[in-house]
Order: sequence, then structure tokens, then C-alpha cells
Amino acid sequence: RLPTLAVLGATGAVGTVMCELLTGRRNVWGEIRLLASERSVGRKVRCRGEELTVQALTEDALDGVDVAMFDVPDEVARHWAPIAVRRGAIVVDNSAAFRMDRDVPLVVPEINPEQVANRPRGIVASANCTTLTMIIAVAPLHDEYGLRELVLASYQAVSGAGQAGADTLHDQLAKVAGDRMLGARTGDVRQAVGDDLGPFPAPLALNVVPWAGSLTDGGWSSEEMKLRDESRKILGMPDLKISATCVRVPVLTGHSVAAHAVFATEIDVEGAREVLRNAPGVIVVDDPAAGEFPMPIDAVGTDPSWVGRIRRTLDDPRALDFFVTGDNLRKGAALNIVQVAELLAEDLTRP
Ligand code: 11C
Repeated sequence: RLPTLAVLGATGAVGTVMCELLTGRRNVWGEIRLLASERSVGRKVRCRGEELTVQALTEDALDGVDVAMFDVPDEVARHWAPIAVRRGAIVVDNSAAFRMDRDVPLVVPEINPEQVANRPRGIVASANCTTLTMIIAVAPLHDEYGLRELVLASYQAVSGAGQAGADTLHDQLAKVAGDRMLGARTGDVRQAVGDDLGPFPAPLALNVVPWAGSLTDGGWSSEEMKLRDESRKILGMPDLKISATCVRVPVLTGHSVAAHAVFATEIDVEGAREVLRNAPGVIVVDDPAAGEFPMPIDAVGTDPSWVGRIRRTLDDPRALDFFVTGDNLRKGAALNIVQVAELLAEDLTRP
């Protein structure tokens, strides 16, 4: 019997991409069950060539599920994941609820697939989209050169804040486009945008906002803390020095990160390029003379993290600077979850 898969949050921005991926990837699943909150119940979603009807998330709806992929808010995951586990499922969770739990592995199949087996709570967590985009490139460099420190600045797309984020940018762009004589000419779009800021603290149209997530101690944002804590856990380096500044930019989909990585040994930049070329889930696009560098407009809709602008740091032969871009809804979320679920399916169907 092929394992039964449940998708929780199937109609959200990430859930929609999960269904698309399930359609295009090797079919390792028996029944696929789409579950969501009341307001999505009854919706039809095409998945794996079938038209599936979204069912209400209830305890009974989880019966018989072998693997449940969760893309729901933290508090919903906190409530439902243990219930799904009690009903016999292994949960792959995309929320931040369990990522730092020592009994929950944080798995990136290209980096630490073996951790999937180490799940005393029956839950496997998937990392934040910014972490995933960046760590896919940093991990193979760490394996080769021994990472010592990371300094990061992110350029995060509005769809990281879900469909509401994408809708907000579209609405604001429409408003400023008709406003050449007022705010859009000077760049101060506040008046044109009005009070509807959606999930952001300031207008995103024609602006950048150095903030993502909520406020934590010392002025750090939760998103910056996630980058630090999750990277340390994935790489198994609890003391790694990491500083991040997370910035929201008016891009629909595609998170980017500018990275400064310091290693234990001197770097030969051609060698680093070769390491990245051979790394799973990475594509090197690095020919500035030809105008080729990683950008969200290219990375969107694709699986890998695109890496370019690879330079050895001028003042430190042990450091590299580079830029990485990836689709935050794919490897940053849905793809990583689907890949982890596939590892579990393989395990469940092994004779
Ligand atoms: C953003 N990275 O771009 C966030 C969204 O912890 O999974 C994902 C939040 C998370 O807003």
C-alpha cells in the first residue's frame, strides 16, 4: 500500500505550490487528502491530475493518514500536530512552532536527510524560507572550507507574508501607478498608498522596509533570530556567529540574501564556484560581464537556489561574498516539505 498523504493549508500560498509540486514529481503517494479551515471547505483543487475537494480539518479526517504536510499558522500547528501524530501520522511542519524543539529535527534533504529518522515527537520541521534559500548554498561551502561566521542581509518578497502580502503589493502598485504627480514622483508614496498596509509596517510599493516578523530582545526581528537559530541547528553548529538584517522589498516571489561568509581556511574563488556548481539544489549564475547574476525574476517558479556575485573578500582571504536568490514558496517552503515527506514515504514503503 502506498502511504496516504494529507495536506493541511492546501489553499494557501504555500499549499497551492505543494499541490503543484505533487502533480509534477514522482508519484509515491496513495490517497492525497486536502484539509483546510472552514472557509476553504468544498473548494476544488487540481492535484496530481485529480480534482480533489478540500475537506474540513477534523480529528476524524486525519484517520489513516501516514504523512501530514502542515502549512498553517504557528498556533494551529501547535494544536493540530500532536493530534495528527496521535492519529498515526508523521507530521512535516512548516511553521515556527517546533523548529527549535530539541526533539524535532529541522531537515533540509540536501544537507541533513539522516535527521529525518530522529523524530521522537513524530514531527519533522521545515525551516523558514529565508534560511532555506541561503543555507542550501552555505552548507556545501561549510563542508569544504569550515564555516566560522556569517553576516547576512535579506531582500524578502511579499509572498513570504502569504497571499495577503502579495495582494497588498498589487493593490499598492495600482495606487501609486496612477499618482505620477503626487507621491510617486517624489518617492513618498504614503498618501497614495493610504492606511492599508496589509501585513507590513510601512508601504512596500516603491519602498524597502528593513523589517520582517515581530520584535524580539535587543531590537532584533523574529525573522533575523530565525535565520540565526535555524542555520545553527541545520548545520549542527550551536555556537556559529551569525548576524542578519532582514529587509522586505517590493518583489512578489523570490527571497534573496547577500552573504558574507568567513571560513577556517583561505578561499580560492574558482574552487568555491566549483563547490557550488556541484552542490545539490544550487545553480551558479555568475557572469556579471554578461549581465548574469541571480535575480528573483529568474528564480521564481524554479527549484534551486541561484548563486552569483561570488567574490573573495578583498580584506580577508578566508572570506567570500555572494548573492543567493530562491523561490520562497518552492525550496523556501513547499518543495522542502514535499522532499521531506518523500523521504518519509520511502521509509514507510521500504520492504
Ligand atoms: C517572510 N520568511 O518572508 C517569512 C515567512 O517562519 O516560516 C515565513 C515565516 C516562517 O515573511
